Amino acid sequence: METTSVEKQIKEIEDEIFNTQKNKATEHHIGKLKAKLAKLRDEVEKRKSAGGKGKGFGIKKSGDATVGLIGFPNIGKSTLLNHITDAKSRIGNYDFTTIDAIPGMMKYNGAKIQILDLPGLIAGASEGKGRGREVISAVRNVDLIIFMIDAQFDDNLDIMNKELYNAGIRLNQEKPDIVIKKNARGGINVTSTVKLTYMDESLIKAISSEYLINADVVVRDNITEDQLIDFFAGNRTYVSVIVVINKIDLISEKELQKKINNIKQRGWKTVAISALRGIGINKLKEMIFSELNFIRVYMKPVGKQVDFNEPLILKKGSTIEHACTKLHRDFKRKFRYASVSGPSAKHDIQKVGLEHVLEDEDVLTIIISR
Ligand SMILES: Nc1nc2c(ncn2[C@@H]2O[C@H](COP(=O)(O)OP(=O)(O)O)[C@@H](O)[C@H]2O)c(=O)[nH]1
Ligand SMILES: [Mg+2]
Repeated sequence: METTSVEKQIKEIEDEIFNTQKNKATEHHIGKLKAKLAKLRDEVEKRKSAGGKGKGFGIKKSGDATVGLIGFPNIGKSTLLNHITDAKSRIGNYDFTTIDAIPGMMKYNGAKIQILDLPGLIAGASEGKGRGREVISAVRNVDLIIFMIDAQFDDNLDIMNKELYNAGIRLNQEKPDIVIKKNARGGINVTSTVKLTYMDESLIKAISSEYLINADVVVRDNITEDQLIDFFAGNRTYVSVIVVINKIDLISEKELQKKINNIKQRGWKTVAISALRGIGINKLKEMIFSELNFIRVYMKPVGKQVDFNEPLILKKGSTIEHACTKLHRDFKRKFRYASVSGPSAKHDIQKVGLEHVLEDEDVLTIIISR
């Protein structure tokens, strides 16, 4: 009963937005309607994922990062996975609804990168078609997405983007920089630190009033209405995507260039490959590595040589504390100090504490108490 009423409300608001002409006089009203709509859609989303089907594939994360490989069936995902990782995924035609996600480990530049072959992202996935819900919850937990498309056909990026968007996943978008300070009284005050071109402060105030009563709202990005609503909704996942064009052995150079340009126009990164023939694979690996924002830290145990062969792989912005946590569970507790040489150090063998921020290709020694 309640189900139909929420869906009915959604439909009514959608109709109202559709039938209201957008101009200066109606934009506040429409902005508020959009916020209401987002709340109702989130309610439906929450109910669906509580149904038990949204648990993901139950694959344990391992390695330095996890990448989700998604795309329609028969595009070459398994072929690529078998090529770049240690996985053995079945290739060819089968019913995609019966197959599970398959993990494989790719080694590159000393990093171990887990790649999940996630089958079954089809149109309607966010509504639960195929194993769409599971794919979507797996996507929420990855560090990077690879969208694979078939060079021979239309790119389908809008369909995939829409399915993920409906599930609250935002591709290649930064989380908007907005600061809220709640107050006891005084209503809503909006200020901005940048020039706003998509919406003015009064519209931001109108939408904010759907979520806040008394607060200072400081906007530090040139945001759109949708981004503001996303911010308040709170449960959005922001993740980067690389578009991989596969089967380039089957099209001409000219056709390929057109495809590449289309994707670049969206501001998305892309790389062209043939998983079957092994073309473009190294470029793809390089792009994955660089999109994951890794840094390599070479460890120098006390009184021993620097280990340049197996660097410690960390995320950009990591501190000595992060390094300790990754190295050994006792290191943080027993930590005395560290010495760093290289890009992050003021001078060679600089003595630093847990809060020191490391950089790519630092050399690190950790001194612990015995
Ligand atoms: N010509 C060509 N065929 C490919 C390429 N990559 C994969 N295929 C073929 O496409 C079919 C589907 O591949 P598969 O990896 O099972 O696709 P998946 O369903 O996305 O996992 C298989 O027959 C592959 O041999 C490629 O780069 N070029
Ligand atoms: Mg497959």
